[in-house]
Amino acid sequence: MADTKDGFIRLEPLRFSEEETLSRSKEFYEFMDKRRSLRVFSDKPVPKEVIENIIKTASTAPSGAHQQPWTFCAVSSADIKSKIREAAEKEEYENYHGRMSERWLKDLEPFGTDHIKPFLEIAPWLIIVMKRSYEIVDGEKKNNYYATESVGLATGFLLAAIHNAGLVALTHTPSPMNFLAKVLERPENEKPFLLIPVGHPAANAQVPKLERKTLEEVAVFY
Ligand code: IYR
Repeated sequence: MADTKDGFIRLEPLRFSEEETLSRSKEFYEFMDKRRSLRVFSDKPVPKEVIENIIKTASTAPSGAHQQPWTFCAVSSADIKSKIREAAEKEEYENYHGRMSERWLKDLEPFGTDHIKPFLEIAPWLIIVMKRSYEIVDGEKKNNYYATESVGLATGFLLAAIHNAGLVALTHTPSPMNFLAKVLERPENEKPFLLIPVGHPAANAQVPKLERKTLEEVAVFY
């Protein structure tokens, strides 16, 4: 057996059979295809340990130079949620009443959205994903590599973990989002990336009737 290189460990491969690989790939696709973004939440609590596991899963995502340039702020405090709702609705009011183009408003019609965001208080948890563009090391600014790509990947893992736990989420982007850094008292090197309410769906929740693009529309094989 070859010796391991300095600083390396052996990978323990999963070793699925070809049939298992095929069935697992299909089953995972069918499972992920059931994920839907949701705006109507139940106030049913979700234990903190579940949120911890979901965040730990997100933090397994690949990142530039393994810098893991993310912070997940998990909010269950009613007081902070209400501050976030108030500030988000103020920004969203401006968005829906002048800042968004006519075309944008038309494109959002099928989703039935407006500036009122009750889910920011009803969902038991809000996870605010922060992007750390740089770190301060010995008083010096050190840029993180591919911070946006890395945080996007971690957020994808987060959404998959939420779905796997049988919970629902919304990838919410109140804009501009800087009020979140202020409310959460985050350091200068962190910028809000996405706001993700997490919880159980409201009873009889409805989602827009959407079609996903076909494989032919999204993939090209060479
Ligand atoms: N941020 C607004 C508007 C909005 C924009 C897009 I693109 C969406 O897919 C949904 C909403 C809001 O959250 O209402």
